[in-house]
Amino acid sequence: MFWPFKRATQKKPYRNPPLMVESLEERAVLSSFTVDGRCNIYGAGDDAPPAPGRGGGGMLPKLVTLSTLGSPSLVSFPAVTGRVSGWAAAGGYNLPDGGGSWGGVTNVPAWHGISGVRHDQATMFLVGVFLGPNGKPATAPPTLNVTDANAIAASQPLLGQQFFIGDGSTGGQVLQSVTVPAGATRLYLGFAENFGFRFPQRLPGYYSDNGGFLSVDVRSASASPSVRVSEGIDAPGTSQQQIFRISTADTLAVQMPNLTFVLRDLPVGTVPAALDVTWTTSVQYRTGEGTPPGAKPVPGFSFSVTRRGIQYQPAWPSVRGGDLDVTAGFTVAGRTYTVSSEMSFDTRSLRILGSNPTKAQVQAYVNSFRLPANWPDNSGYDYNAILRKIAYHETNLANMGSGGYNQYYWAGQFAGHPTWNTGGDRGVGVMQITPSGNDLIEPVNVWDWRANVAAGVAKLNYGLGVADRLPTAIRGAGFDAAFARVQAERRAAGLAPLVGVDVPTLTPLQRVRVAIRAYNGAAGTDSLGRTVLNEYELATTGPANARRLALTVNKTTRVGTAQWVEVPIARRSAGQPNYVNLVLASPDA
Ligand SMILES: [Ca+2]
Ligand SMILES: [Ca+2]
Repeated sequence: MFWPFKRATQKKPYRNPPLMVESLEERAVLSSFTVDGRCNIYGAGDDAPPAPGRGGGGMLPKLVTLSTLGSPSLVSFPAVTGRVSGWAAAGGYNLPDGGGSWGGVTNVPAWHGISGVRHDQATMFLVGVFLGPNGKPATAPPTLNVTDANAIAASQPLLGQQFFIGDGSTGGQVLQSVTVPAGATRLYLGFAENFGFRFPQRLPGYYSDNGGFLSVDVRSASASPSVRVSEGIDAPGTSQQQIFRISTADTLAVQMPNLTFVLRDLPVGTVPAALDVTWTTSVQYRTGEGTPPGAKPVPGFSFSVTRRGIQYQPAWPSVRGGDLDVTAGFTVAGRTYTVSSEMSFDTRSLRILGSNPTKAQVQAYVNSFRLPANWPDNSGYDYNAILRKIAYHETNLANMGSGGYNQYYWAGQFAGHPTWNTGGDRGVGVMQITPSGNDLIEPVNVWDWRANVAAGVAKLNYGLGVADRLPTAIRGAGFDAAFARVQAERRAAGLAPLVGVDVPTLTPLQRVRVAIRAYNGAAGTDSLGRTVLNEYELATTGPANARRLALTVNKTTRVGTAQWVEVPIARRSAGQPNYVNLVLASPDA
């Protein structure tokens, strides 16, 4: 597999030069076993060999405890010799790769958590099954068709899935290797049989009449210690997993993936339970090939913990995604090892990305925010509904997939990456939160949708304050100049000067609209020359460089009253000109 997320040129240097001086031969650990022709692979993990298809269950399969081989990530079978028969009384002995006796076709079904196996050209070939400490899987994995397995150099069975071993080499005599699935602690060796071998409706059995035995050498095929990462040590099928997900619990808690790091392929002489291992865990979001448009680097964390034993579950200090690098340092027999996930092809691009909360989860969280004290009564709008509308509008700005509120891309090549705004304001997530100034965005707003929503709520609440302050804030230098021109005009016309100007408070609906506009940034220049363009400005008359306040004058009191007018959409050149109306027209559910 090629993972474009990290380019070789982007890799940082290792903290310490890795020590990889041991040769493959020095590292290999080998054990020899005798596998009787009656060894029943369906007895893996059981106390007695089963025969649901009758004919006798024979013997339990041969158990290989993987820790005796250094808990390898890869095993090989360098020497498999001998002959076996599926019916000793009739002869029909064959070599470990299987033979043509009894029709020469194998199709034995799954039984109690152990898969079946199919081979269209052989019977009585040596098979293996891996199991973890909890024994057989609840559900048998798919049956493999191993007809071509003798020509394949490497296989990757699942826990509980029968795989072809034969004589351990391809027809061309290349030693074959088998990837040990995540969570496997035991390997079983035996044969698959039912009555006639080739009828998949017939359950396993007919082992008791078998003959012969095989001599089987099993060894670790790994060249050096390695770090493996799994989500739950006994979870089948995760050994190929490269991406782990941030998720949301039913309680709405945002949680990092539950990972376990495991040291494998340990040097000869290691006592795992007594090994002190210093684990360094790093998560950093780096941009480049493989990240979506608009992506920005996001600082993560790197922390070290020393633990006894070869397994370690990191306690994440916070919710962060990006490249996951794991380094384990330990000493065996005076030799220091530094093993990094980046040293091995199949673990060098580990990543933590996100999975979106459901629509209902986001709405439940949005609805949990209490009405701020300054939310205007009688605006015709519900506070939480406005928040949901903003979330809906912000989350659908870009084509990031659909289905709800998007903290992350839902699907496609960027699935799980944060939804960065490609429009240049560097916003991200459900509420498209932007950094302040030229700073990098707060990492928590990138990876934790709840933090992102909370930041959006704070932003709307800030906008409500903008609305509250606007009638006062508007009285600046531009206001004074525009009023002075009114007085000058009155003097020229022979009218008495005004004694003052009233600026009306905004209506409840106007305050809501000002707050929504503030969410979008309110960029621009208003009628009085202020470098902010709220949803409303004061009405003026006259040329652009000599504006006068448009006032309604009470002739008795000689007080002028200013007038709020909505800024025409055509006057806006920054942000979304029609933002307020688009938000208000958005669904709130
Ligand atoms: Ca038999
Ligand atoms: Ca072979």
